[in-house]
Amino acid sequence: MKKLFSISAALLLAGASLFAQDRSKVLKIYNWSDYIDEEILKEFPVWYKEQTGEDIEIVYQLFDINEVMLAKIEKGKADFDVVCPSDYMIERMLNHGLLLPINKDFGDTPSYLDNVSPFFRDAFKNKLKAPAGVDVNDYAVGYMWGTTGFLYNTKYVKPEEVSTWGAILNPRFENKIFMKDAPRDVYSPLLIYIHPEVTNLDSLMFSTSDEDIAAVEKILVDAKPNIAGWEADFGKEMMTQEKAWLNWTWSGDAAWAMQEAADVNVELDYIVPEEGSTYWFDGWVIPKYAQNIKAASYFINYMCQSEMAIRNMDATGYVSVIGTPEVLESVQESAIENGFTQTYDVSYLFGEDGKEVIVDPVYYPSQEIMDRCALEHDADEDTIKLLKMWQRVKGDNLSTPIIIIIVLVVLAIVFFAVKSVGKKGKNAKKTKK
Ligand code: SPD
Repeated sequence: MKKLFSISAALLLAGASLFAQDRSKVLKIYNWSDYIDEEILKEFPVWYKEQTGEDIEIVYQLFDINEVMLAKIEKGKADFDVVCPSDYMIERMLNHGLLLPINKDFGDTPSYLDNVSPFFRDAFKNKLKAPAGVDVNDYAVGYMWGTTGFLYNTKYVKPEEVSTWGAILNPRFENKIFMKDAPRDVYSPLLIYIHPEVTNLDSLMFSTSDEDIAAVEKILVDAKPNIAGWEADFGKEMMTQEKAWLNWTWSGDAAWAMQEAADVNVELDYIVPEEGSTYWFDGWVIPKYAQNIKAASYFINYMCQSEMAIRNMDATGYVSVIGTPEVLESVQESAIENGFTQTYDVSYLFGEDGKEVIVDPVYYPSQEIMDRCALEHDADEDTIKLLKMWQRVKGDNLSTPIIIIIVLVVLAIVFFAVKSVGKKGKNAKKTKK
């Protein structure tokens, strides 16, 4: 696996020099951080020129969580041409009229969209809520997917201690946990945790009752002495550097961290707690205010080639939704290279060819794990209740040393203010005399 890099300043800032340029020659992409092989981005203009005879320049910007991306588009009316929201956010954007259909006419260029595993095309069509008669596949094409679970350091944490989401309350983990700063990806697994009686996780994923929100809030508040920080992408480094023992995270970050850690003799492992969890996927969409639908659609098609899927997986640690034999062969090869020997049934993704294959189980959860995972859904107008709870939980997340420093600074300011008023008073008296 390659080291992750920050996208070059040239790509990020290209926009600055493009003011006067023809917008049809610019493709504005808004993606998660650490979520693409940078070379693939750089190669796109060459491929696009070969396919269409047209020039294109990429402006690439990063976001950390879905909610930030949404605000930029919904409130800021940002003119990104392609963005990469998660499942529930695709639902939200589609149902709020924030998406445009993907143009699937690629002229002489082959369409690679069908490389996406039927498992995901089916989930897009049948699991995501959409306006009547709308097939989500016309508005979104899958990119990466995974589960939510615990990444943990085996030197300090036993697997049985993290077999439950309740691990975040274990007093042994004081200040040792990094939490994913993604409200839905924390709320939903905790919903599953507080409802052991519920067997239909799919319907539970819609719950935003006041009682559920309050119960989740209480757990998070109680867990705060254990929470060392909230992160959207640096948790993996905290874990490889042993600055935390436990990270509530996405499987792709976990896979990346586990490989990096092995190089420095740190042993990390990943677990999906027994109560169950969420599986998720992110997909490419064209937002309402896009200005280059043609290049956006070609970019989405370009990303669906098996070669791009394999290279992106290698660079990021995340797992592509592409379910072609080439991808299966590549993931088997690298699992064997990395010493895996056990076979798994991943036919849910690769069809019959995936019935009994050697894969890394962090990358491809077994059917048994998938059976206890569910997809998240948009909370629509209740989103605000959820986000307020999240802010309340995180808002007072100041550690004791920081509180002490703030108190000392305030006391110092008051002390000097009083002193200076006293001096002025004395000087005034002197002048009168
Ligand atoms: N660093 C890129 C992470 C992208 C992961 N997306 C996961 C979303 C889960 N809702």
